[in-house]
Amino acid sequence: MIQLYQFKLSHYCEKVRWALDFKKLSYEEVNLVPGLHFSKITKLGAEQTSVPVIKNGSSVVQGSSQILTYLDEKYPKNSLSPQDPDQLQECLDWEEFADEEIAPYLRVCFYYILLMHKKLLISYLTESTPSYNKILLYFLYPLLKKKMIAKMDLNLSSFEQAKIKLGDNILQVKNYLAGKQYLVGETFTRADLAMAALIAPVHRIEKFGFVPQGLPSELVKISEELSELSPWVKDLYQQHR
Ligand SMILES: N[C@@H](CCC(=O)N[C@@H](CS)C(=O)NCC(=O)O)C(=O)O
Repeated sequence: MIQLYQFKLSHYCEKVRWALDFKKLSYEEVNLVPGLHFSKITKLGAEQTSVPVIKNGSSVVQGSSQILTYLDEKYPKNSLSPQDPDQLQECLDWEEFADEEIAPYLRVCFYYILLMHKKLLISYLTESTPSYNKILLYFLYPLLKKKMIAKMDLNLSSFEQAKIKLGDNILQVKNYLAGKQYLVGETFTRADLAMAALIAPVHRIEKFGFVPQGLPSELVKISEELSELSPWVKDLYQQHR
């Protein structure tokens, strides 16, 4: 059976969960804790330390886009990738836009605020893992916080910039869609899936698999400010998730 190594709260991991579910493939979730995950991932032979990673027999695939491509090649039923090469390229471009121009800014906004709420953040990061991880993370928190700040370049100025960039980029997608149901062609593709999954944390959607409880009011406010694509994302989740 396919094993999905993931952080439950990660939207890149949700991209893969959704693809696996959409393709009706059975899989086992291996839930890891950020900061405590390195050895598990390197032992798999993956090149980097990031999740998602899937293991399928002797194949190990890392990176949400690479995993979607792998799944569509290996299991062509319920494909998320169009056959037409131009449409496929369009999908990959949108997916890259979501991966590079939406997700990282959203991550900066969320973690900049969440790092001010230690108990809450620890509960989010250890979601769906054994409870001793909470204690472990509590003691490792100063180190973890330092690493997260360095890795995501978290500071007031990057936070303010990320909010603006995120708002602009979400609006760009909304304007492109201009009432259309799908980003590429007339059917649901990996472009829509990637965009909706990566924006989904803003909308706290049940089917995402992790709905943060007790979100700080600053983040509720940011989520409300970024609701331009909310109906589209919710509609895709309702119809295709
Ligand atoms: N472009 C990558 C991004 C993955 C990514 O940034 N994953 C984060 C969690 S959301 C991660 O694993 N961070 C910890 C690390 O890199 O060791 C993908 O699409 O899979």
